[in-house]
Amino acid sequence: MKEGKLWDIFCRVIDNYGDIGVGWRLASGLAARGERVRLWLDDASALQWMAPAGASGVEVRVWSGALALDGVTAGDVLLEAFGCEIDPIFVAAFARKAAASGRSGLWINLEYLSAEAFVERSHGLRSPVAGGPGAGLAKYFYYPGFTAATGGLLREPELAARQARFERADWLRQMGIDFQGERLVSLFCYEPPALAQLLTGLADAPLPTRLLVTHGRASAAVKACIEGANARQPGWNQREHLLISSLPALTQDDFDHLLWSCDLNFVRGEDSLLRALWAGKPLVWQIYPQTDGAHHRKLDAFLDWLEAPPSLRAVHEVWNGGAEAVLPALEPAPWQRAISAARQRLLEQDDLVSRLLHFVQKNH
Ligand code: TRH
Repeated sequence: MKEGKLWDIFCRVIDNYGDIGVGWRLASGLAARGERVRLWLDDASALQWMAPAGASGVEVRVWSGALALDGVTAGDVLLEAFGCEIDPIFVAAFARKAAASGRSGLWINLEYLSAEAFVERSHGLRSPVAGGPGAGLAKYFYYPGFTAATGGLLREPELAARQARFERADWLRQMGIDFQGERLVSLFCYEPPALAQLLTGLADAPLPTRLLVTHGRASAAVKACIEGANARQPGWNQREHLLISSLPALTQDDFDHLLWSCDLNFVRGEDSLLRALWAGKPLVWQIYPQTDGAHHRKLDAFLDWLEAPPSLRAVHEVWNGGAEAVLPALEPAPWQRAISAARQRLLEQDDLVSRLLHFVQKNH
């Protein structure tokens, strides 16, 4: 059997879990197709709960401060996730290897996900490196995206089979969740100003809802809102129509199980949005906020691509907006149609790892 290429993937954890989450999925996805991967991370701690079993074919290396090569020779493909600056010592090693082999060396910059129009224009562009230890090499820009003319989306080939085997009741029992047929809603968010409205709205709804709250920022935000509501309006959840289960940090597989179990998923950032699309249930996305406000254009582009019905757009506007706006009612039925259709469009396309392997074959 032909041996796969050796990849060096560099990733810096800026904040939250998206950088490492995407880096890990990419590394393990490549390894599952027979490639060999060194995943260089400045902080690998989240992998202890996200992917405790590791993956065969992926070697995790911690990269903090000045990198010591310790006899490591650069691999065949160098990939930097999200424009993280690769240690110059490694770039120099990669350049030496390329020079020795008489080839230009394949250096890829994996960009953040967006549905904006520029993605199709910019995907695959080659940019010569003018200075520094990589001078003379070229970097290719690889843009994930929602259409055939982009780099595609991360999706494992075995995902559909896993989903078909999944038993929601068993998983909820395993997680210690006392499910009595109520509506299930997952919550993975930052600190949306409309969170208090969501909680009181669910408490006032005619039927009970169990909110499955992910650990970390979402859980802290819910706690703060509940304390506020208790102080302002004691008895606001008297009928106990809002039931709350706080979750531990889940593995990436269990995070999928959470999304597959729920009737509605609140997700955030980048990777969990995709996982919610693959789950195929109605979703509400809190986009990662950027200081220059660029995230509003990115959110609109996604909602356009999704062909989101007006009620879903209205909820997104408030969920990603300021504190004053009133959160509209949740109407998952028309949202379900849009999500199912969008998911189907995506399933007809190749996934990101398949496209990336093709890209490497073409350009190496
Ligand atoms: O954590 P995030 O907000 O990450 C963000 C975005 O990626 C954003 O674009 C980036 O700029 C910023 O980080 C730095 O959301 P995201 O992208 O959904 O990543 C979460 C990852 O964590 C995803 O891989 C799922 C995983 N996860 C688990 O594995 N278990 C859990 O219990 C939870 C809550 C998440």
